[in-house]
Amino acid sequence: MSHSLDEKARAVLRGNDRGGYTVPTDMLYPFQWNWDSAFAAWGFSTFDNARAWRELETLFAAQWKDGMVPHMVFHDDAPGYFPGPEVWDAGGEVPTSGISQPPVAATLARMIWEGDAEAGEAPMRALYPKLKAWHRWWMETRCDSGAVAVCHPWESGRDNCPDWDVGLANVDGSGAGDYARRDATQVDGAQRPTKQEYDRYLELVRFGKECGWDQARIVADCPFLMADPGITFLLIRAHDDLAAIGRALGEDVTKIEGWAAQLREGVQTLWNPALGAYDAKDLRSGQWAGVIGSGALLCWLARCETPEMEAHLARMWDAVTYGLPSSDPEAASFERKRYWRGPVWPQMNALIALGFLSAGKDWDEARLREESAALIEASGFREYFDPMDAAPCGGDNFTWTAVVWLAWAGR
Ligand code: 2M8
Repeated sequence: MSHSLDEKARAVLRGNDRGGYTVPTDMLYPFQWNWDSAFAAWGFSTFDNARAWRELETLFAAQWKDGMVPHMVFHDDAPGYFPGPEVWDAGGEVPTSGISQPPVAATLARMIWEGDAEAGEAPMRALYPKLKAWHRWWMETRCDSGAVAVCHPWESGRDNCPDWDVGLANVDGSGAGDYARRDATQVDGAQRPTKQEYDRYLELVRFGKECGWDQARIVADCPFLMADPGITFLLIRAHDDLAAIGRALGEDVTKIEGWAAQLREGVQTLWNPALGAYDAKDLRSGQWAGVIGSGALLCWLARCETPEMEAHLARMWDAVTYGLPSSDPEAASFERKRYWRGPVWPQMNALIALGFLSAGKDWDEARLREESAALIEASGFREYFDPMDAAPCGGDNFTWTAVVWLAWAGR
């Protein structure tokens, strides 16, 4: 079983390889996405290190002058995808979107380099200043409140999770007009965000475009600005990993260590005492989201765990058959098949499990690995899964699910 799944997983990666970059899945997502691509690199590193480094090079070739690494890179025309490059209108030699996505590249690059110490030194050395510029961009443009803020739910990577409901309520999507979504025709609409959410996503794109994608203006005036525990924990961990990379390369990493320390303090602004947990916060209204999402479950990755989070983890895990759900299964907003409002996501499991390992929670890591493998064995390389019965959801032949099998769950 494992051997044939290994072969199939490699075939998924090869099938989604467009020559230098990898699409998340054919048709539904026809471009290069930021964190999907970093995962693709990790997956390639299990059988082709040169191709792994190439993936990261292609992604960072689209880096903006200010250091931002965009969330989508539009290499080829794919007229059916909406919203495509003409809607974003964010410029670039190769057109890109105008927001970023979870900064997992340093963490995954470090693991890739560990498995490719000698030949990997040159590509790692070339990537290091680009990673540092991106980390600086996060610190300088998104961290005024202490934690990391996102100015679009798409920037968080956890698009329609209940974390963003309070912030999206401030966004008027009534001017979105008519548009054709391709996602809801390729995948069961009940497993995707609603039209009301899409109208608001599009309004936020329109707003960014009107600002000429000037990030300072967007942060100052955009109707949606929320602090995200998920990206905050990922960036803390990414700083730690980048500092480790820098030290190994003989670089001065004082600045990066300072960013990590600053953010470890800043993330305390996301402790919601009423919820007894890390929570997302609407920076426009000061309101808490009031719900535990999988972003908060990344606290172990940054070594910011608390006894209360341990208790929530146990409770949320025991409420489902397959861990870990993307949102609290005991919250009213939970929907077991609707995208980021409940389903279990393989790449999130891999990140959460890395946190468990760092915290010495080996038993939890093993449990999450086994449950992730069971999902893939039952339902294949799907985008996400129903945490109650492992039913396959979203796109098929999905890059990060194949990666998770090759690099972690199927090991
Ligand atoms: C999903 O997001 C895109 C927009 O960025 C979409 O729905 O069209 C999210 O799951 C995101 O985290 C992911 O990177 C992307 C591609 O897999 O799909």
